[in-house]
Amino acid sequence: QPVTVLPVPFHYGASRPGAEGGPQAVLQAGLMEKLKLLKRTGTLHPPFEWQKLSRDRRSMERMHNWGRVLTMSEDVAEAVHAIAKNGAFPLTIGGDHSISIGTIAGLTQHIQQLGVIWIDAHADMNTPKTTPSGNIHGMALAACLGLGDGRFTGLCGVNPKLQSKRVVLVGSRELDEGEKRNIYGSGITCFTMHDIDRIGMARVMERAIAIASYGSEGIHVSFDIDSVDPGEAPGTGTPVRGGLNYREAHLAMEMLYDCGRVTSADVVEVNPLLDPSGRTARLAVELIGSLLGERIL
Ligand code: DIR
Ligand code: MN
Ligand code: MN
Ligand code: MN
Repeated sequence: QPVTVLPVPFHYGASRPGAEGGPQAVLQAGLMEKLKLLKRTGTLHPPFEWQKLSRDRRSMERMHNWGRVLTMSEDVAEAVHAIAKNGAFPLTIGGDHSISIGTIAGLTQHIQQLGVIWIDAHADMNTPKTTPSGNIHGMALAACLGLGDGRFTGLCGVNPKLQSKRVVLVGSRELDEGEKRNIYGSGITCFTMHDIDRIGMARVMERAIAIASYGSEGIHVSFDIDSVDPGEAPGTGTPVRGGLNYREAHLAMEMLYDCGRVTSADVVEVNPLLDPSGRTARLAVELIGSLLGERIL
């Protein structure tokens, strides 16, 4: 299946700039060459024209830059829907994690029952009521489940876009108090770092894949690079210690490829301003390789 790479240079869902440089850093680290190596037809989607983003909308303390995030989400949704409709695998490169509101809105235009595996140090399950930061990247998964502001939950007319029984968090280790209530209330499955420590990444991923597969037409992988330990992935806006080690991250991606059900992916929150060495972007390319079938032997 051909892969279409969609770069989304956007940071207004996060607290600080830098993630808008993520797509260029990942491309510079050799993403298209990696696809070629794997004999995957890779197409680069033309970059977005963001003049529209300067559109002035009323600011809100509990949802910073909501107008910009909404405009971006609409554009990303349209592009991702078109890619999926063409039969290609949409690979969206962020950008902060708010871009996943757009990808999932676009995918669910095309795929009725979508399973989602959200690999992240955070749960992104805040709403404007529970958010301590006001940053929309911390509300992205909640919005896809129909929780939060109607302008986001109602994007593209399908609400909720996801059913909690097919949504799994992996790698969680920093959850806000209200967010914990939202996780329990929603009924999604959450495998924290504690679970990974106890039963191992292999068993966690087996279960995650089984849950996301249940009655679904495809699995979307939303991979926040801050799921990986900051020792391996320092270039990200909200690093949290105690993350996935290098092999755990690769194993997750390899198992996702092997299950044969992954139909799209986001790789987000690479912030090259915080990592002049470029190793975080190189890690992102390697992990995408594993997700698309690269093997040691
Ligand atoms: C925090 C941080 N829970 C928030 N979230 C992040 O702002 O809602 N998600 N960084 O990736
Ligand atoms: Mn995230
Ligand atoms: Mn369609
Ligand atoms: Mn995160």
